[in-house]
Amino acid sequence: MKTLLNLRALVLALGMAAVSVHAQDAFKIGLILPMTGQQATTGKQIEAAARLFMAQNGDKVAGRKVELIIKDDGGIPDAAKRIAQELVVNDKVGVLGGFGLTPLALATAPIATQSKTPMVVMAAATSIITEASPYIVRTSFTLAQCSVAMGDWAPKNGIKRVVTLVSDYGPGIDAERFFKERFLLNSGQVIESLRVPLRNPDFAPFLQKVRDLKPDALFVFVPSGAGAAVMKQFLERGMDKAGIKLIGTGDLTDDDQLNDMGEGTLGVVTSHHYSAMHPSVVNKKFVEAFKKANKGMRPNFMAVGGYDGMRVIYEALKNTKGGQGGGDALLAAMKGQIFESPRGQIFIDAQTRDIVQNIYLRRVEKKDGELYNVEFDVIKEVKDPGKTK
Ligand code: VNL
Repeated sequence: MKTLLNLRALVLALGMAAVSVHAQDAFKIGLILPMTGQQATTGKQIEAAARLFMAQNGDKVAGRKVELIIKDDGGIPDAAKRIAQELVVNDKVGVLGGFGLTPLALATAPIATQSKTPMVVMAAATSIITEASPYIVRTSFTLAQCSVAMGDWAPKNGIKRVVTLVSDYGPGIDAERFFKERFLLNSGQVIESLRVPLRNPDFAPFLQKVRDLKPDALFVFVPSGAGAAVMKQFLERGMDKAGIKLIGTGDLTDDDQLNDMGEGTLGVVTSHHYSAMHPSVVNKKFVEAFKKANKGMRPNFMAVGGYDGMRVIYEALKNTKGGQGGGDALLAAMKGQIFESPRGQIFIDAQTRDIVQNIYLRRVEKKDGELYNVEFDVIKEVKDPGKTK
């Protein structure tokens, strides 16, 4: 009886040892994404892109197995923070990634700092995010990058009086500020700045006001997923016919929704870092593979942020022989990376840990029976103009 018990204990102990060795073996990447709620499309795009990257590049780097863990934050900052803590403490992830909205990234930043875990921001785009933790690296973009480009383009193209309309939180406030500053510098005039709530916005009363003000153009920032609603109400009110142009950052004419927005979008000019129509071999291959793996879904700028984020993590794993030296070594290996993304050449500025990239001016056109953001101009290697340090 006694030996039997001992034997069982031994088997149990061996089993547990095997489990813990196994658990140590895999390098875990924890992606925290809004998979439900208002920003679910962002989660869906980033998850699809991360899985595509792994399907193309394998699940082993420098001999170490890589495991992807995806968790739903529902778009709630407290949830993102709690999940990050669990991922770090219980799952022992080596890198955190994702972050579909600015408040989610800001809520999680202290966890990255305390645990010395690199945190790759693949979506959120307020300038201050990279300053919230020295462990944050960004592969998305900033609203400041895009809005300055529009503040230069608009006045050169007959747009002198503008009303701005933005979602009332971090990225919207950045978009409003950086567009306005540059537009004023170019002798433009912002006659009114309107802010709409992030949650369940009703654009109708705001658009009515814009109609009454009759500006040359309405400049819009709303987060990915909300553009179609703005577009629909803008067109329903006949604002285009009343001579009001629609301009904004590319979040408005999001590739994810553009085809469903209809031909009323033709001619809308936006500034952004990625279009599914970007004419490069790397992008054509990316779009094709993404569609093939996802029942024809077109990748948007969120997908590219996720895809490049995975590449930054994989490269860092390669350069640290599978993550040796822990979070600090990985972080160091992320800084200064430079490579060709589906959006064009990108660079992770070692000093700011933010992305330096081209910003394109694009116009909605019909190509092969589908609506696309067709690039017609480029501002090269744009650093985030919104850094305070
Ligand atoms: C943010 C910025 C989110 C741009 C977005 O879509 C976006 C953000 C969800 O920083 O919260 O298109």
